[in-house]
Amino acid sequence: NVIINKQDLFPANTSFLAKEHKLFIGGKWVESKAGKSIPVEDPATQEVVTHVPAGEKEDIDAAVKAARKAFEEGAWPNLTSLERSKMIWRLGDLLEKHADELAQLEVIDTGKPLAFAQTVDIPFATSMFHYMSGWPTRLCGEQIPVTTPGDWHVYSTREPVGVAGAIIPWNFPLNMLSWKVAPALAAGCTVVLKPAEQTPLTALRFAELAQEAGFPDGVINIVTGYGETAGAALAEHEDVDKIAFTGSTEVGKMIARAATGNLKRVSLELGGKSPAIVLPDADLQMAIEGTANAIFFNQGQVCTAASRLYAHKDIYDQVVEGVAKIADSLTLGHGLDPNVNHGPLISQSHRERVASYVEIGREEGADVVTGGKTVGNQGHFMAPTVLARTSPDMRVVREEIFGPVVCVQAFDDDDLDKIAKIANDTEYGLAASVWTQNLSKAHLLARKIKAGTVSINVHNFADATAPFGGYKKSGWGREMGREVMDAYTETKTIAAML
Ligand code: TXE
Repeated sequence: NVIINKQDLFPANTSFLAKEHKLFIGGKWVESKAGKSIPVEDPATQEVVTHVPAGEKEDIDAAVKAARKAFEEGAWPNLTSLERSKMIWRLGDLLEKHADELAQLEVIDTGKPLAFAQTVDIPFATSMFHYMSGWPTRLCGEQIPVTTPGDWHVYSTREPVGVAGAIIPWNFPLNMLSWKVAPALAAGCTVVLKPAEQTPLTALRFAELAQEAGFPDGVINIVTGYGETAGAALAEHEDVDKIAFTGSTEVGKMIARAATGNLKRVSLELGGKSPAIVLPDADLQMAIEGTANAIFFNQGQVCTAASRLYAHKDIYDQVVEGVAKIADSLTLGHGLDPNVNHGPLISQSHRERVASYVEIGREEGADVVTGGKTVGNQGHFMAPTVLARTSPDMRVVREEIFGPVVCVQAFDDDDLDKIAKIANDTEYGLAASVWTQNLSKAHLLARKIKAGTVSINVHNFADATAPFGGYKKSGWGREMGREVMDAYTETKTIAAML
């Protein structure tokens, strides 16, 4: 197990980690009112790399106040749409400029392999700011041809919803930040963001870059802290107009309840138990590699992870064998080691949870083809695991495990309705994938699956331009694409009798 060598870090990151971290409120770096802190752990070594403030209700209050001031009377609303657009683009450029440093920070914070942070996390975050920077100059209402008799001039306008709160998880920290902050800014909102307590680093570095990009004071505020304190205070705050949350379904329900106080707008991106369906005519090599990647990428800590794998009975054995072989070939270790392609899980408690699910699976009668055990004494490593001969009622098939554990099941139907029924046999509906060379079948099946994203011959598709979100218990609303603008704007109708 490689202990990170501090000399190998970028000097900017060494000094960033050595800093006394503060909250970013109203354009200033301030200490948390209660003076408490959170240790930040490298999940691969369990070494505490730095501390960040544990912001609480009072700090959230101060941040919301700053965001409100910036929204109502600060420089932000007085900028032209083009000026806002350019500033958001500039922030995207700064993320791009510092991509390598940010990727390294993300590895230390989350444990993910560096190549993934470099090719997925940071470029995706950058693309969010660049893509969203186009919206300030394009958001417009319409002129409405009313049915009411008389001479009318009726039109709609789009206005920013106000102060937007964002609560994000630890699996893709900067990326999740970008999914919330970029559209909020594009719509003209001001933001208070609370990163996950496990992974606050890139959010704080991001705040420095936002300062460098020239954002007026109070437009972007970052309060690090725990969920039950800072997160809850943000969700229930009477002066927050919208809350965007990504995380567990359980906490998502709490957010929705907390939001009822002032009926703030809510968008929720929650859990999943996404199916990958391999039809008998699939390109098997491609399907095996693709579905293995779909569960093991980011150690399975992906809301869209293909944790239910269905293979037609004619190819089931080959799929199980192929995916297990890939699981065995993965190299576990510290994400900064270039040979590593499978990092640790985020925390000890999370690894315990994932490991306990494997035990539940065993007890339920699943066949542990490979993996199924924790690895090493240091770091939260868990072997990539394949559970075969699973069945629809098992808890491992129904509940989100959020780790590198795939449940493989065989099906023997060729009827697309019956296959869709298998795919839809879940409380969730975030994503799905269909693997076949018959594109017409693939599109027909895609229509029948109740999930926010259905991918064909690929899994885990997400892009700044394409709406993303869930059916059923996977959440409310859509992020990204044109649709996300609805989440951060109010539409006003203005009617004049002429
Ligand atoms: O999530 P939480 P956890 C799922 C996954 C995982 C499980 C638990 O199944 O195993 O959730 O992970 C903040 N009020 N996902 O415990 O608690 C918290 O501080 C307001 C799926 O880490 O939902 C963090 O910022 N906020 C998922 C954020 O919520 C609260 C990603 C997410 O943490 C709060 C992560 C409260 N009462 C986990 N309690 C996905 N959909 O991608 C916590 N938080």
